[in-house]
Amino acid sequence: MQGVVEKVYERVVDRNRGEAEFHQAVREVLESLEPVITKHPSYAEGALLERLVEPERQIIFRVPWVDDAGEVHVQRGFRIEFNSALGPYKGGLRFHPSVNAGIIKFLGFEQIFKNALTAQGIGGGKGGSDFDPHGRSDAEVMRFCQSFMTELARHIGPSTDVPAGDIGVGGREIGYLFGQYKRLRNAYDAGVLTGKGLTWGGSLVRTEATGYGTVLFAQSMLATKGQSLEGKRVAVSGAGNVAIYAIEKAQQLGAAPITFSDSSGYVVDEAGVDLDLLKQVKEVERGRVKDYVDRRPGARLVVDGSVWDVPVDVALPCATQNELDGAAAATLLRGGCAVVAEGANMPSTPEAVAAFQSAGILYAPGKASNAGGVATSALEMEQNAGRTRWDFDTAESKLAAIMSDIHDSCVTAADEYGRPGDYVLGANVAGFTRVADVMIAHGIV
Ligand code: NDP
Ligand code: 2IT
Repeated sequence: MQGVVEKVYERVVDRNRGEAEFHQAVREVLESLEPVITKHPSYAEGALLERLVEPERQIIFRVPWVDDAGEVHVQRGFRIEFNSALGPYKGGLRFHPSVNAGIIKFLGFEQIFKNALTAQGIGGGKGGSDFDPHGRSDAEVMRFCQSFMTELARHIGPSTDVPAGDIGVGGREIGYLFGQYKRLRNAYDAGVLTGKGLTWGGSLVRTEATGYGTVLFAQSMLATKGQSLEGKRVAVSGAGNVAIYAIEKAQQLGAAPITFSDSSGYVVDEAGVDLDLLKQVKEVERGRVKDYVDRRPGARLVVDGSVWDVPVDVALPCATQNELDGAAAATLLRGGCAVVAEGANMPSTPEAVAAFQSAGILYAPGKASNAGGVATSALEMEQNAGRTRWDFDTAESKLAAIMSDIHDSCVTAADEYGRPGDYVLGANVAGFTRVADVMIAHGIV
């Protein structure tokens, strides 16, 4: 990096000390913007880049709650309202013990460009807590969610900030959060949260959307080479919402997903993942991946190693940030992997991204390939605002059209800057220009 973008980056590092993931996410975007600023220096005027990397508002709050044994715990809650140029802040809530300000800031920053790519009029934000839902009873999760929402409620609203799920936050948590919001406000503001249940304002396809969209994006990338997913061996990491529905769509398109994982290890099932069993174990029983292997002859659990050791044609990282490093990328490439589409946010380290790009394989950054989740959240908001409900096929075809548009926007932007096939540059530039043009129109705010 050099010149104006380097100065902006150095200031971010200086002002956000120790927030490594945030630095990483900002660096990747700023590197892509260098040719844009050279071609259009006006994008660096009015401290636009300095404003872009500074959240509009950062909320950090105490979340006390009482466990089933009567012990009091104190968690930290976050909501980073990063950028509202394009619409109300929009982005998920993550409940995981690793959550801190730097992680929420990186996620909020990524969300700005992802949401811009969807072209649905949504700003960028993210939130969460260092609460760990694993092993907690429903009653404990409910009390935590109620305490969390008691503070969050004063900051959100259908035209202000619209949270949804992320790691550790699914339909159960959104239900408890919505119940408390409704009680505090004495208003049924369905559009204040997305990922709601289907009987109280949720949208069909929202559950499936992120995983489905990731696989549709991989399919679009392959189509540029005259290929498809048919018959391809696929490695998926994670065993949560995104991973499960990436596996489902990959199977529907004729591919063979053979792995999944959680923090206890990874599973290889050469016969192809038994999706009904995986859903039973993970969605119904909230179990561990070992519970799958115990009931599935031929599947094996590996606890010391990396899911990326398995030779495949396509890799779909769907667990968490920095889960795929330079060494894993080299192993994947040696095994013949030619397509990587990120379902998770920033799962590949910068070294892994560099390895994929120098090998010239098809590589999609999460802010493009996993945008189907937030896109379908915006479709949920649209249905809530119209007090209507679309059927599955209608919602899915809208999702498919949005993913196809995002793919084409990335391709067009990469071509425009003389970097055909560079989806990192394409996603960052296409997302940035949409936000930047509106920030300029709105003046210095
Ligand atoms: P879930 O909580 O449903 O599942 C997360 C999965 O990843 C679990 O299997 C979990 O294992 C594993 N995992 C999480 N953290 C770690 C870790 N530190 N080490 C090893 N494994 C880990 O979350 P989602 O599926 O919703 O989210 C997965 C990724 O997708 C995240 O990066 C998220 O930001 C991103 N994403 C999610 C969207 C959504 O709509 N839900 C939209 C766009 C992106 P374990 O249970 O053992 O922790
Ligand atoms: O990272 C993401 O895009 C999400 N967790 C989904 C956000 C949303 O508002 O649906």
